[in-house]
Amino acid sequence: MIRHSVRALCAASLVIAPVALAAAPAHAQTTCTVNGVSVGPDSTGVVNGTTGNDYIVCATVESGTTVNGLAGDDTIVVNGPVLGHVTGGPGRDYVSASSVGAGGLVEGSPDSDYIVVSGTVSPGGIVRGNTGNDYLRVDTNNGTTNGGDGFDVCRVRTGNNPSINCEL
Ligand SMILES: [Ca+2]
Ligand SMILES: [Ca+2]
Repeated sequence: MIRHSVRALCAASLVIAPVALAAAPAHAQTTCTVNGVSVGPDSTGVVNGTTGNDYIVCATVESGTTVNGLAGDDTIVVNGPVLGHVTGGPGRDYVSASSVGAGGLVEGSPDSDYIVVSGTVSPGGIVRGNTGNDYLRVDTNNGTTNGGDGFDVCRVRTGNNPSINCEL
């Protein structure tokens, strides 16, 4: 005898109304929109995209915070400096930042990415394509601009440091 215990778990959908957390303590300065919706860092300091293609815009990315596009072909635009970590995640991503400060890291994914820093990569700042055939454009490279594995095209206008692992 087969006991058929289908439990229609009417999961009391715990929809927690977005109570305005006006006074978010740490990492308060990193604010982004993910596909048009304003998102602040979670308790671990991370702003995540979705596993699909995302359009993420941030004012700045502060130290100790991460913006992660996750999978999909993402566009991530940081209008100010990156002092934390920005990663496109898997997929062919477009990532841009106005500058990368000391301790800041802007990186692509295992796929081919397009990364632009319109200003300066400071000493201690890193722009990294990782695997895949990447295109890296940096205005002033005083930090590290690294194509990583793959056939990478790097365009650095000026700066103290040469780009590395760039094939063209
Ligand atoms: Ca994504
Ligand atoms: Ca690469």
